[in-house]
Amino acid sequence: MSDFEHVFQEPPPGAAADWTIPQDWEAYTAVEHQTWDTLYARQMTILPGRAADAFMNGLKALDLNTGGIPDFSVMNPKLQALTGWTVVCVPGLVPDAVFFDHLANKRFPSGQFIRKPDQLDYLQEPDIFHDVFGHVPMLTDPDFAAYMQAYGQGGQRAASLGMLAHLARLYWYTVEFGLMETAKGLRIYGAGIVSSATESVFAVEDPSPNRIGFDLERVMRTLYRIDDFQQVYFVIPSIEALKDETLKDFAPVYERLKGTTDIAIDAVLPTDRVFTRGTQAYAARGGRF
Ligand code: HBI
Ligand code: FE
Repeated sequence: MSDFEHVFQEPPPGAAADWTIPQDWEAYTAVEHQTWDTLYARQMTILPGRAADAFMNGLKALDLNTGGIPDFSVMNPKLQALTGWTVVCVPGLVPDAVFFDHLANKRFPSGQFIRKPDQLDYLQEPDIFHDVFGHVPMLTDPDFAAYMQAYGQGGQRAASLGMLAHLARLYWYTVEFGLMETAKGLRIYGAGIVSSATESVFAVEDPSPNRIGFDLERVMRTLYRIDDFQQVYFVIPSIEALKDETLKDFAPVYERLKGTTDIAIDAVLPTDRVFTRGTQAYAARGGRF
């Protein structure tokens, strides 16, 4: 999400120096709790058979369906016992450096607010449903948790080397929009997909997008879109493989990438391992659902 301009580099009034704010769980309204329940129930009709086991198991372990928006003081001890992670509240998007520092310290920053009832299907800023339902279940997986922490640790370094745009693409095509190959077929693990009713179906079943085997440098060169369904999804063999691929020094990777050009969102290269060669029909007809 480095495409967003951060106007304020200082935390807003009421936020701590690390941009965190209290969840203030008691202040959520009945309508807001209902919005969580509606979104949760809808995803549960869609995700079995489409989402990865790691995601479904994490969801279950955290018990996020006890009625309304999860109370972090109840959820955090469960998450912390599994991988040492906690979730903290932030007002919305935070500066890159702040975001990376939280991840490096095993804190996942979540939006405090929930979308309005007339925005159930689409919003651009991450709310608590996207951040908690979408991201937090995968943080119960030790390999995925290690990958997220390494991403935070590598963020400042990438920024200082002028390679943040490349690193952000890795986040985008894994943490947000990743697919996984399993014995039962392709499964979703990306938070941007699992938190969207429409993209959960599109990402695994629609003939439009390309689905291509994960390759670190290929992914880091690939442009992405923030405002519509993806035109390409990258498929990892396993979470462990993703961790092994990324828990290494990216300095030589960045050196090689500096001599390369960006890859278009709809490109299929001769070197790609192609799971699906998409028709791109959805994007061709103008997209946006
Ligand atoms: N802030 N709250 C929040 N959530 C994000 O996902 C996020 C952010 N700030 C920066 C950011 N993501 C990205 O710039 C990095 O992943 C590159
Ligand atoms: Fe996200």
